[in-house]
Amino acid sequence: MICKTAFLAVIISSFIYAGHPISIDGLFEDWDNVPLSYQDQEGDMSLGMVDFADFKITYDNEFLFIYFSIYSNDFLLQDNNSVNLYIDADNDSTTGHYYFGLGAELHWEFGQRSGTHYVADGIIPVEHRDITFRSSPTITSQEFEICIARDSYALQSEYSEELVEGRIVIAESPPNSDFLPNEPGGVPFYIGEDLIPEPIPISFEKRHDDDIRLVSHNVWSSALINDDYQEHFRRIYQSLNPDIVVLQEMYENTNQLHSLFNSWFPDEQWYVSNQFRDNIIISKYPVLEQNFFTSSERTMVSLLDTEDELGKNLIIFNSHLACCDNDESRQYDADEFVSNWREWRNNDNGPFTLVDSTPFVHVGDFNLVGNRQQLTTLTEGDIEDENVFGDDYALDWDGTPIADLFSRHSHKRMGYTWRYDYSSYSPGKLDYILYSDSVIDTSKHFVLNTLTMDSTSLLFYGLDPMDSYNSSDHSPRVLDIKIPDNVGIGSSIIPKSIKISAPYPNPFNPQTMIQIELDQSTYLQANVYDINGRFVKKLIEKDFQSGRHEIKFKNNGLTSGIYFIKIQNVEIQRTLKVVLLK
Ligand SMILES: [Ca+2]
Ligand SMILES: [Ca+2]
Ligand SMILES: [Ca+2]
Ligand SMILES: [Ca+2]
Repeated sequence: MICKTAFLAVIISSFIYAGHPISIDGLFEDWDNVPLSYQDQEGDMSLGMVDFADFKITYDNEFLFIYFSIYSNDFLLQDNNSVNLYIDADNDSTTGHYYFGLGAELHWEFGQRSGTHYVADGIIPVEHRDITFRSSPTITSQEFEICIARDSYALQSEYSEELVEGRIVIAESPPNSDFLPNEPGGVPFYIGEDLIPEPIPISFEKRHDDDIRLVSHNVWSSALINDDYQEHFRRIYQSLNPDIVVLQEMYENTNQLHSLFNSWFPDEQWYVSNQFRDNIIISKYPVLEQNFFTSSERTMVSLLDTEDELGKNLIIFNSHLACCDNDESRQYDADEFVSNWREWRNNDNGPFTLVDSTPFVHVGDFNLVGNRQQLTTLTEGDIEDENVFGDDYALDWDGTPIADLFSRHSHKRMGYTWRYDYSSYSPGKLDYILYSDSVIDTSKHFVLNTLTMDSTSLLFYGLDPMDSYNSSDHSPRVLDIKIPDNVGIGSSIIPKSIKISAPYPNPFNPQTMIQIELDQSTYLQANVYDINGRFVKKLIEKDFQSGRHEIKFKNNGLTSGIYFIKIQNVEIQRTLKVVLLK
C-alpha cells in the first residue's frame, strides 16, 4: 500500500510540475498558475518566529523557482532571521548533508546570506553570486519568491550533474521551530523538458513619440563625471534617449553636467537643477522651481515646465534616503515627506506655489532594504509617528494612494535595481518610481541591465554588456509618462486596461473564441500550451489598435484535453483554461 501511494505521488507530481515563466519582482500573480507543492499548517512553529504556510516549486529554462508564504508577521528575508533552505539536488538522501530525511547538496541560510555545498569529500562555501541567487521583495513581507540557477555547481552531486529531480526542506533553526514539510523527506520536485518561452524583450523606443521619458539613476559616487566611467554613461543615456534624468549620489557641481549632456545630445537644449545634497535633475524642460523638501535634505523637489507637452507642469521629488539598516532614518524621512505634502496642500505652506492636480512623480534611490512600512508611508500616506508628524494623509489628488511602479529588466524576468556581486547582499529593489496615478498615465517602463541583454540588442543600441554594471551598482529605471488626450484640472486619466473575456464556447470543438477590448493600442502575444506546460501553437503576435478584437483557437488535429491560452504583453499576462472535447 505504501509503495502504491508513493508511486502515485510521483506520477501526479511529475504531471503537475511543468515549468512557468516566473518574474523575480515582488509581484506574485505569476505564481497563480503554479500548483501548491505543500501547504503547511498554521500555528505549528512553537518557539520559532516564522510560521510557514504555502510552498510552491517550479522552473524555467535557467532557474529553479521557490515560493513561500507565512502566517506570522512579515520579516526580512535577507537579514535578521534563521530560516534555512535545504535542497537535495539528486533526490538521494545518502549524498550530501543528511537533514530531516533528505541528503542536501545545498544548504542556504537566508539571514546569513550564505550557503554550503556538500560534496563527497567535504564542504564548499557558497555565495549568492555562485548560484545566481535572487529573491524578492527586498523589504519585509509575508511572501517571497526565490530563484537559483539550475546549472549551479551547488545543485550537483557526484552522481548527478544535471538538476532533474530533488527534494526541498525549509526550516527555521534552532529546532522547535517550523519545518516545511512536517514529515521527514522534503517536498519533491521534478524538472521536465518543457521549454518556457523567453520574455518578450522591451524595446527602448518610446511607444508614442510625445511620451515624456524620465530616467532615475544612482550614479555611484559621482561616477558620471569620472573619466574612467563616463563612456558607460554616454552609451547608456544615448541608448535610452531621456527627456529628464533624475540623479542620486551625484556630489559634484552642475556646470560639468550641463556641458556633458550638451555634448552627448548636441541637438537638444538641457536645463540642470541646482545640486541638493547629492540629488540633481537634468531636463529638456526648464526648471521653474526647486528646493529641498525634507529637513534631512535627502529629498529635493522641482517643478519642470512641461506645459506645452503635458498640458501642465510636472513636479519631481527626487530622494536618496539613508542606506542599509537605517530603518529609523528612512521612516523619519517618509513620515516628514507626507507631513510636508499635507501642509503644502492644505495650508499653502511649501517650497513654492502649488497648483491643484499638478502631476507628480517621486523617484530615486529609496534604499528600501528593511521594514515595508517606509514604502507604505510613501505610497499610502500612513504616518508612523503621528505624534510628531500629525495625521495620515492620502497622497494623490483624488484622495487615494499614489502608485508604485513595478518594472522588469528589458530583457529578463527580473525586477532588481541594485546589484553588486561582491556584496554579501544579493541583488535587490532599492530604486523606486512612485507617481500620482490619478493624473499620470504610464507608457513604457523598464530597468536597464546590460548584463541581461543579448548581443544583437546590445549592438543595436550601441551598448557594451558591462555598461550598467560597471558604471554603477544601481541600474537606471526608465518611465515614459504618457501624454493624456485631455488634461484638465480635476480630470483623471483612466488607467490603461485590457479586458479579456472568458473563452466561448468552452469546452469547445472545433473552435473557441476570446474577445479582447483595449483602451489603447498595444502589442499582444497569445500562445497555447498543453497541460504539461508544453508549447502547442502560436495564435497571434502583433500590434493591436484600441477597440474590440477576437482571438480564435481552432482545433487542428489536437487531441481532447485541457489547454491553456496565455495572452501577454510586457505588462500583463493572463492564462485561460480551455477544454477541447471531441
Ligand atoms: Ca513574481
Ligand atoms: Ca506552519
Ligand atoms: Ca543528495
Ligand atoms: Ca510545519
